[in-house]
Amino acid sequence: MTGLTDAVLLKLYRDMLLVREFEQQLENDQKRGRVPGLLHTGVGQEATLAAIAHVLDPADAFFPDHRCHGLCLLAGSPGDRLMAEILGKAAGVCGGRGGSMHLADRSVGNFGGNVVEGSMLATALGPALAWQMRGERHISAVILGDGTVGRGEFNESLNLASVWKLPVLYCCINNQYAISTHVTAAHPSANMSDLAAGYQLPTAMVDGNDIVAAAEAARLAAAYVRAGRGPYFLEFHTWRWQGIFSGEMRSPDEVRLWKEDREPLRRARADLLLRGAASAAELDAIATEVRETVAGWARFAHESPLPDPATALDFVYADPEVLTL
Ligand SMILES: Cc1ncc(C[n+]2csc(CCOP(=O)(O)OP(=O)(O)O)c2C)c(N)n1
Ligand SMILES: [Mg+2]
Repeated sequence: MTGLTDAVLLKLYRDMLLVREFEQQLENDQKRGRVPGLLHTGVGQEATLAAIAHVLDPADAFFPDHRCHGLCLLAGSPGDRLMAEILGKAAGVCGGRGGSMHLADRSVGNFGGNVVEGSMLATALGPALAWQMRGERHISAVILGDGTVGRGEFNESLNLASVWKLPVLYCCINNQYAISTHVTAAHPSANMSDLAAGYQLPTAMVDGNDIVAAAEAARLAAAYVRAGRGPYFLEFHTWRWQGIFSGEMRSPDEVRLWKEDREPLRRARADLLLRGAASAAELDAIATEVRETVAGWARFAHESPLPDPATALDFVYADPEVLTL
């Protein structure tokens, strides 16, 4: 059973399509040398990202990881300026200074990603503590991969959040690989919730490729944290299409399983048709509209200028008057 209405499920479906289209546009741009630096995409993880975005609002804080362009987009950053940012353009949400790995946009609650895996696990405690002290009911959500669970900050963060009952929502995207290391080679359990549970906070695991299940699990977790009951560890089981390098060992059977049987967009579409929430033609029309929307963003990003070299030192140093105070 789910409390999600057809209208909400259709919105989530469009959200997932937006993420897929946005990311695949960027992958194409990268192949053509248009993306400065690294590009990690969330292709294959769209249901998980849509479910997380669905329960956050701009008054919350979230800390994206390196595979979260889609979450930043669904949180409300304008798609054209987000894409411009990833291409390093002046019109980007961070003036082209952040790029893919350091996307931030405080206007939508995005406190910024960081290339140092795990560092946001510590930073996320900051807003959570502030809100607790002020008696405000917001969520500090931090996104982490299975590989990041191996970092020391994982333990420090969960320990303190649990002891102080901080409003932190841990969103663990367990896609089974850290670079090319399988989760079973890196951790004593394939379920990161088993490791989190030692810190005495509630945990849940959900199929992160099933949008209905993922959105419902996210709703329950967010409600718990928002009610001031303390932190919550929510683990999404999913699989990323993008390897980190071309020599990665994934068997043809594994690839087929995740790209076909468990493919999140195909499952969401089949579910919507089964419910009678929309016709095939209506779903096709949503896909066309999404493609055109993202193409418009790409045009904007491609045509935008790079930052003026004369501004290279802007935002690097604090105002000297502040320093002399
Ligand atoms: C502290 C630190 N160590 C190593 C890296 C290099 N690195 C980038 S992504 C990655 C793997 C992360 O795996 P996971 O958390 O599972 O995320 P995924 O890429 O699978 O989404 C590593 C080790 C880093 N960015 N930061
Ligand atoms: Mg991983």
